[in-house]
Order: sequence, then C-alpha cells, then structure tokens
Amino acid sequence: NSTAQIKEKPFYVTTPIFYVNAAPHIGHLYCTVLADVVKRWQQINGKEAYLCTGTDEHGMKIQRAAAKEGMDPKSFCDLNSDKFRSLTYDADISNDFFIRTTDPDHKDAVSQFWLQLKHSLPSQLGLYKGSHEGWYCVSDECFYPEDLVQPSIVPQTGKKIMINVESENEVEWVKEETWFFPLTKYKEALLKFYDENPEWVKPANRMQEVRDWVENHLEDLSVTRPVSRLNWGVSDPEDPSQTIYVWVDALINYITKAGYGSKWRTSTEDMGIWPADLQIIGKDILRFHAIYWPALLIALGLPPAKGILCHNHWTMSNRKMSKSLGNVVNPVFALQRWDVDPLRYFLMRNGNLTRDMSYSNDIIAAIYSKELQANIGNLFYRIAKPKASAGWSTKRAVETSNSGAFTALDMVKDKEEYQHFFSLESFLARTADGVSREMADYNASGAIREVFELLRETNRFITDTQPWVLAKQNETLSPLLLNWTIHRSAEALRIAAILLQPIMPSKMKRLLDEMGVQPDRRTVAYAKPDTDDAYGTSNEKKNINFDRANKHLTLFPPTV
Ligand code: ME8
Repeated sequence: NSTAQIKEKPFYVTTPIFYVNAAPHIGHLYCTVLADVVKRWQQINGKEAYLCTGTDEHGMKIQRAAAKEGMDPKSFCDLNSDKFRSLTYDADISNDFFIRTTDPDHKDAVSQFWLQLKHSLPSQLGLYKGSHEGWYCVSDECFYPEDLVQPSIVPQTGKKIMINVESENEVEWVKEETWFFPLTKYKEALLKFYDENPEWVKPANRMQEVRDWVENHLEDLSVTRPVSRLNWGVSDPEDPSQTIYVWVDALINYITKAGYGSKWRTSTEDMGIWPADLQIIGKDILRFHAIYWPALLIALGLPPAKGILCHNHWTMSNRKMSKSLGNVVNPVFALQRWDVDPLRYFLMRNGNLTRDMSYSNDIIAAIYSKELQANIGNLFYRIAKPKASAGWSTKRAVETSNSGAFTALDMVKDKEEYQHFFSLESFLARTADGVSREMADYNASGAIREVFELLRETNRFITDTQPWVLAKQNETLSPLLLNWTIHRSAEALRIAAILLQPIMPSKMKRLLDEMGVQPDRRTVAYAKPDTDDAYGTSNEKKNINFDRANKHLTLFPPTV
C-alpha cells in the first residue's frame, strides 16, 4: 500500500560505558554531555531519540580494584556505579537507559551473543580454541604487540616494569589457553565496510587510523580468559573454565538495551532502535569500537552502528586526565562551583574532536563573565527590564509587530540613515541554518559560535539603535523604531534560546518561560524570525510576565 507510512527509526546515541574502578571525572562527563546535546538536538528537530550510558563492571581491572579495597566485586561495583548514575542526574543528562554490565538482562545478552558466535558461523569464520602468550595490560584490558612495549621505571619506588608506549600503563607477560575470534578473516569485510561508509568514523583522520590498523596490524583476538585468572565476568555457558573477555562483554551493552537477546537476535527481526545512529567515544578506545565491534556484528550478520564520533582528551597540565594517573577534576565539585548549565556550556564550547582540551577554572570564569553574563544574560536584561513608562515593553513591541504596524518601516528601509535598524536581519535569518550545519557534524562548539555571533550582533544593534534615546524623542517614527528595536532583539533572544536548549536546558527553559514562548514553539522550526506570533504576552496562569521585577531577570548570577 503506497499510502502506508513507514515509521522512522528513532535516533539512538550511546556513550562508552565507564569502568567503575574509580569515581567519574570531567572527561566522562564531557562525552556524556556531548551525547545528551546530540539527543536533545534531535528532539528539538522533532525526532524521537534515545540515549544510553552506563558502567562497565567486569574484568581483571575491576576484580583487582575490588580486591585492593578488600571488597567483594559486586558491592564494589554497586558503590562506584552509583556515582556515575548520580552524575547523570546532577548534570541534567536525559539518558533513557543506564546500563550496568552486571545487570541480568545484559549478562543474558552476552551469553546469547557468545553462543551465536560459537555455533552459527561456518568453521573457518567461527571461534577456535588456542594457546596464547603476550603482553597484557590490565589497566587498558588488552594485549599489546611486542613493538608497542618498552621497559620503564616507577618513579616513586624505582621498580622496573614493562609498559605500553601509548597509554604508558604497565603490561605483564601472560601465557594461557583461550578462545579466539578469527579477526584476520574479517579483514576484507571490514575494509569493504569502510569503503562503503567513508565517513563512518569522524573526524576523518581517525577513519584513516582505523583503516591503517586493519590493513597492517590485524591479529586474531583472544576473547576469553581462563577462570583461574579472571572470574569476575560472564562465563562461557558451555566451558566454565573460561570467562568472556571484558571488551566483548562491554561492547554488547549497546545492543542489550535495544532488545538484543530479549526481543530479537537476527537482522531479519525488528531490531528496535538498533543500529545506533551515533556512538560517541574517546580516542583511547577507537580500535575496540571501529574494528572489533563491527567485526563481531558483521560475523553475526548484524548491522554496525551508523557512525562513530571520536573525541580527544581533557588534560591537566598537558597530561591526559585519568583515573590511573590521579590528576582528575571531580565533576561533582565542578557542577557545584559553576552550576550545571555553565559547566555544560564550557565543556561543549571548548570541547574538541581533533585537539586535546585543557581544563582550567580561570578559563571557565572568563567565559562565564564574558559570554554568559555579558552576552546572553545582558541581552535578556536589556530587553526585558521594566521601563514601561518609557515604552520599553516587549509585549507591546511584539503586538505592534504582529498587528502589521511595521509596514511603516518600509518607508525608511532604503534610506541610508536607517540602515542600522536592519543590520540584524541577515543574522536572524541564517543562525538556525548555521547551527544545523554544525550539528550535522556533531560540532557543538561550532553551534555555540553561530549563536554567539547572533547575540554579539544583537548587543551591537541595541547600542547602535539607542532605544533609550528613541524613547525620549517625540518624532513620529520614534515609537515605531523603538518597538522595532525591541522586537528584533527579542527575536534574536528567542532564536538563540531555542537553539541553545540542548546545551543549557534549564537556563534556556527559564528564558523561554520568561519570554512567554509556548512549549510547543521551542523547536528548530521556530528558530527563524517572525515564526511565532504569540510570545511576549503575559501568561496569567503561570504568572509569567515579561515585565517583571529586575531581580528575576538575572539568568547568570555572580559566582563566588
Ligand atoms: O574505556 N578526556 O572506560 P573508561 C575526555 N569501559 N574523555 C575522557 C577522558 C579524558 N581525559 N578520560 C576518559 C573504558 N574519557 C571502557 C569503555 S565501552 C563499551 C567500554 C572518556 O572509564 C572517553 O570517552 O576508561 C573515553 O573513551 C571513555 O571516557 C573511557 O572511559
């Protein structure tokens, strides 16, 4: 039936699931906020969208961390997983799922995936058992080839150790019997997949890195550990001497919440929200997501995610912020100090996909005062402050505009001396498109830049049109020009607030509430001038009045 509508698959975005060996830091918050911004952006574009985050709780790293604390692994995981979960509340993350790899539904999904790998593949493409020796890094939970390992000395103790040259974490020599996934047999399939999806990993240099790795360094993957060394994990249902490798376990999280194992197991069924539209990861875990994960899915005839966004790292004094290094910023304190939305704003503004980013309270303080207070806060205050006696009423300005009285301005449109009254128009018209273009590349920083150009331009516009002078003039055109100035500034603020909702959800909600913008008119479709003819009026029920007392108008209060 040609009239039958095919329901569009909801947008699905994921973050990595975080190791619970220590508390969360600002790097974890960063990628979770980015995922939240992507999800909220879809929503204000009218799409149904889902976000999955959570914690990675199995493996040797966690087993050892728990033992060090003298705790049983599950209690240890409960304690630390809660810290990540409460961070999502504190930071206003709109996640739909918070997965824990110790959840029964996930462990079940892992077992099923495992059995499918073992039994549904032709023998040369399926799992095989073999013996394995090599350098294993517990901190990174992976083996490294000989050429990526070198001796090092622990500064504090003088102890001689072997480390991986990239992560600088300790490696140890391990020899064991395990199951293998014949990754090398999937080389052609992976390269074909990359060829067909040349922008699969963004940014482009990361895609190239992946391709180089697949072309030159592919090895079969050891996908279990002997239970004697690793017992904290999902064990092979048919071979209890083996525990499934933590990375295989962890990657499956992305399909668990999409219903794999409980609602579907093959691509001929309705896979719900899978494939994910976007998987956000840090550069440290690119190989797992861009090589192992698609290979495992391709093996079972399941589609890989539609795209991967790989970001760089936050640093402190030029070193990667990491739990193992102990140079971390505690996001809970940062949220208390700066408030949720300003911190989200900073992370998105200074976040970067291609360079490492540096965290500094001085920079946050400067951005807070120069951008949030001086631009958006100030603009809000300027156009909403009560000066009704002098005609500063946005309500009236909007009404005047809507009643068509602005056609009077047509008379002056071509006159040189009135040009500055129209200087904002091109910004009003194009900002939403600019933001959409940036967000198509998931570039929140670029999106912020576009909005702030509009805001800066608006403050300049007000300075040029001098509404305070117009308010005192008795010329025929003055009231019209005054209302025009206020109305166009209000339009700029309304558009900016709509577009910034994903980044600062609660501040922008307040701003839009204060402006009397109806909840169903806060989508990107309304982020164009003259699309909303109903805001700016007071809403008796909610007691929202655009001409309220000054003290309510401070969006970004002074910080301590
Ligand atoms: O790797 N700057 O978990 P993890 C920015 N459990 N982002 C950072 C960061 C930093 N300094 N440090 C960490 C794991 N991240 C696995 C993932 S997924 C199936 C399993 C972010 O706790 C970044 O996104 O080490 C990185 O990829 C992720 O946290 C790793 O978190």
